[in-house]
Amino acid sequence: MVIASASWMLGRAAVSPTQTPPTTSAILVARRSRAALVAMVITAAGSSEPGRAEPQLSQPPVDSGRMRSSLTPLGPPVSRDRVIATFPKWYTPEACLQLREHFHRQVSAACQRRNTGTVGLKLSKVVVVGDLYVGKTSLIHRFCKNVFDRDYKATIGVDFEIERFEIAGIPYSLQIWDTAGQEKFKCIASAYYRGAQVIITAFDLTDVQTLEHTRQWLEDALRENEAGSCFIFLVGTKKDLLSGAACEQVEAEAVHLAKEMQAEYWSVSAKTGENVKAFFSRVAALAFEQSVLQDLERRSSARLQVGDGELIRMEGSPPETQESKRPSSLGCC
Ligand SMILES: Nc1nc2c(ncn2[C@@H]2O[C@H](COP(=O)(O)OP(=O)(O)OP(=O)(O)O)[C@@H](O)[C@H]2O)c(=O)[nH]1
Ligand SMILES: [Mg+2]
Repeated sequence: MVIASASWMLGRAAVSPTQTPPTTSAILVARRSRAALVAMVITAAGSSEPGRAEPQLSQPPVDSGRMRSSLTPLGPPVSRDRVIATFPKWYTPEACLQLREHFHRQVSAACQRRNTGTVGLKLSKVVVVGDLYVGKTSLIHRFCKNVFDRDYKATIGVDFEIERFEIAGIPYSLQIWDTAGQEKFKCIASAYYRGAQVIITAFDLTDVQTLEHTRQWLEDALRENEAGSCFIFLVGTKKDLLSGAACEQVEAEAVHLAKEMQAEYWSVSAKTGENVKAFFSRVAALAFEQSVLQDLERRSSARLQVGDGELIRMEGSPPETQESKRPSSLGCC
């Protein structure tokens, strides 16, 4: 268990912007060793059997907004500010991915019964893209390490952080990929877009050009992923530098674009921390809910497939009866 909790906090050593630029192969080697560590952590976490199916409750759980569980927590504990018990709210209802303020009914029930399959072992991939200098690294560092650096250190290629949560009593982790905004690193960074469950397109609220460029960043990231498979967020950074009418005007433009992109809009400040935790909690909750629903669907369709087989014969039934009970789609032979 100690291995699990310590290793979740993998740092940025592999591609620190302060080092000389690594070659692509160096990045791949570093990534592989990190992947091995992540695999170790998953194995270690697996020993506590997160996501195991618990006996079903006799009464269906009430779908209340707040999720509480009297069962023992699964996996190693997470810090208190990573515990999500109520569904986090949107920033603005004008551009949000869902208006519900509580967990999906089926998700609530599955969490209460600890019937969330492999979701507790999953690392959901979040990719942050956007122009250079918009504050992608600062946003991630504020959330993951609670620090802010005034000095600009360009990200070289990619970097990632793993953040553990406990959502509705179930452990859940986000793997947050920080990509370089500089053109010369784009081909390295874009190799990491694939398999994203969440795409965050960031722009600087004080630089309207960076907002315009988010369309292109999103298009590039979506090209590497299946259509309709990703949650998209549009995030305006450096909110501390803008206020009043100027802020409202940029936000209105951004909300308009977010609707076009089918994205959820947020304004944040890595410097002051404003909205940073709320934003990532929202990302985690939406990704978690989707993961649980997908897992439930996958398991129920697997059960259906098993049920479609012809291996079970009812003892004592005449062959004609068995024949007539076959689904017609199976044909005559
Ligand atoms: N005032 C203010 N400055 C910020 C904020 N976020 C980032 N910055 C500053 O903006 C500059 C760029 O921030 P980074 O986070 O390095 O930008 P980036 O998008 O990661 O840049 P690349 O890695 O080159 O793509 C740094 O000097 C930060 O200190 C913020 O919320 N408020
Ligand atoms: Mg950066």
